[in-house]
Amino acid sequence: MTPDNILAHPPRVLSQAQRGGYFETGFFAAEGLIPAEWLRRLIALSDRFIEDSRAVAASNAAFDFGPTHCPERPHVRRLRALVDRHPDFWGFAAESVFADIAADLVGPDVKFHSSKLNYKWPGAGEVVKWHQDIPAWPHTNYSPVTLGIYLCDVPPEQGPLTCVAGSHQGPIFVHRDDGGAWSGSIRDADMATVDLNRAQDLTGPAGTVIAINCRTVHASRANFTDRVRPVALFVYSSADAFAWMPAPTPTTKTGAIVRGEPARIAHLDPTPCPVPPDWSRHGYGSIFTAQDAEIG
Ligand SMILES: O=C(O)CCC(=O)C(=O)O
Repeated sequence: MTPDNILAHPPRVLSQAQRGGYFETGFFAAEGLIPAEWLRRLIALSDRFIEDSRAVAASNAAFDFGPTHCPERPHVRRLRALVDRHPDFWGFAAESVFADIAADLVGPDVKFHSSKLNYKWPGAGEVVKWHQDIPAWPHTNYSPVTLGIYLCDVPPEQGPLTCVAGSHQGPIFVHRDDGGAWSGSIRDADMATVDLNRAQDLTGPAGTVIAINCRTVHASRANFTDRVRPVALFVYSSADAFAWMPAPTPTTKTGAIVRGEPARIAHLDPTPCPVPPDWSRHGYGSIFTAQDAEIG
């Protein structure tokens, strides 16, 4: 669906101004949309998985660990395929108001793609470099949105995501190094063409919902506090968007229709998109492993 088609449907949760702002800038952050009970549940689950990680020695299908992970000082960078980790994560993604927010941004027929819970631990080492999401999981159109919820207060010094306004209407960059290896980030020469004066931090209290269009250039800042920053991220698209390469981190729910009906006709946007590695052959890891070590 195109933004005009989407906006022609009445909103369920967001104001028309919030939806219009998303399509104009390529992102938004909004407080007060998620019931307190859901927020408490997600935070409790997140805390529980950190506790459980103490008994796990190495990264696996559920956990992506930093290099210093140990039972005394767990260092979970990412909980992978979140909706497969606990039924309540899928309940939140499919049955809560969160899926209605997705419908306001991708149209009434909503397809679920993927999910993860990213932690950013204190220290400058865990910045995520500038990137767009769509080159890792290209679709036939550019409706996919990454919808997130902060599970703690996120002031500017606690590793907020930061997005460049209007960049979703610009080029889709190649996320490979000069040798052609997947880097998960935009090359310096391409970033020199992006107006970073238009970058805005997505800050807010626990429960703040953030939405980032799949073409929006974004990054996340270092965490200068002594507290971890968890954000749960869920990707949705219009039902008429079809992934044309294997998903990097498929879940058992990938492709499920969470609102409305499956599409009978695919929407094909003519804007070209670079081709990622075939993740079904290479395995994906996470954006942290991709940005640390490049995959050919
Ligand atoms: O967790 C973060 O701070 C950034 C996450 C992000 O941009 C991504 O996973 O694509």
